[in-house]
Amino acid sequence: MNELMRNMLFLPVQASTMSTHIDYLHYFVIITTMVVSTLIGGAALGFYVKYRWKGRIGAKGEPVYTTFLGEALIIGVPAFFFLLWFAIGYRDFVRLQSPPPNAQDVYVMGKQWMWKFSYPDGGPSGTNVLRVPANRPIRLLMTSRDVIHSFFVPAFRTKQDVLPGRYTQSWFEATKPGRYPVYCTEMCGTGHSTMRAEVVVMEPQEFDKWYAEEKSHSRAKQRDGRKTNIEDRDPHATMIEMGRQLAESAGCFKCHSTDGSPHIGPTWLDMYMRKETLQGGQVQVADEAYITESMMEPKLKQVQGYQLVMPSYRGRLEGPESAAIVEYIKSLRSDGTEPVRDKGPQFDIKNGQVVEPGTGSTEVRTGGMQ
Ligand code: HEC
Ligand SMILES: [Cu+2]
Repeated sequence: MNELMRNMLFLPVQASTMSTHIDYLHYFVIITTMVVSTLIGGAALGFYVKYRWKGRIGAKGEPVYTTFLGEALIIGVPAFFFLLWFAIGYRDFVRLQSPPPNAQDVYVMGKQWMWKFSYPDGGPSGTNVLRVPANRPIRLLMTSRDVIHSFFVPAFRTKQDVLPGRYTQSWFEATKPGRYPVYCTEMCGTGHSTMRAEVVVMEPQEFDKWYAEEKSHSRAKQRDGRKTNIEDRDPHATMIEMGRQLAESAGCFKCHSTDGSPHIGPTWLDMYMRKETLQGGQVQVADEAYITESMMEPKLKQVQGYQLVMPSYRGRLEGPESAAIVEYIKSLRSDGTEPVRDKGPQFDIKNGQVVEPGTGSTEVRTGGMQ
């Protein structure tokens, strides 16, 4: 049934845990609307024949009255289906928006007209080919270097806009090893239609082998376009170490300390996932997006008790560079533990329930850097 419907609707293969959920809703909507339009078409045809039949032309019809029950059914049944679609769609939307806490991160940067992928903790980086293991959740942290792009993997049924100066996220768990095309689905200039990439899903063991090998001689491979500062760094450095060096050369330490001591700006020690009180009293959790925004648009959200002196680093730090600084800031924990990142609203896949939204807690998990 699934295969038949999929082929009839010309849908690509289902290669992620999300794709069947999305398709089932799609089938459900299509089948119900098709059945209803067939009934309406049939009724129209029936009336046409009935009232155009010989001798009936020009005859006057009786006024039509309906009962309360008839009225309630006509309104209630379609409303029931619309709300049911909404409920199913909402559940799937929450699922799509909630990366599982054990997801592995991959940074994605879109630029005219290519996709770059890099793995944190000193993993490899490359263009237009994203390698991931099957049956493990992957979270993509995505940003753009120029205009708005959109990262679409039809086989995974995931699509997410990629914006300059800010991070958006998306996640998937691929189920079948293979190669799947990636398209940019936001018109982004003359090369838009050629802005293609590929996700290569590998068997987990094969992926681990490849990853370890790449990591052992990992180097910045981004040799296209304008040279970014990151390419001048030690190619064997981890993302955290690169972040530290970049923060140093960008002059962040003139105003920020990393040991908890007060300075012109807030200290970076334990900053990740800290609840900051902003000017005006709102509380803001310092997640990846907020830290990046603070670098690009420091004036948007000002931390209470500090002067507005921080310059904007928009155009001075490229996507992978701000990402490296974020990874560095994340690593600065006073108790040497690894922070559990903000989980956002969590979807419990087994019980099909939405668990309480993450409070951006500073709950920590023991153990070294991953
Ligand atoms: C001239 C001093 C100065 C420099 C240089 C500077 N900052 Fe800041 N920064 C501040 C001040 C002051 C604040 C607090 C006021 C605000 O939110 O704008 C701040 C806030 C921040 C915040 C939000 C902090 C929080 O606790 O919410 C982040 C993140 C940040 N800076 C990162 C950086 C990075 C990364 C660099 C280097 C690329 C940098 N800053 C360079 C002065 C500076
Ligand atoms: Cu694009």
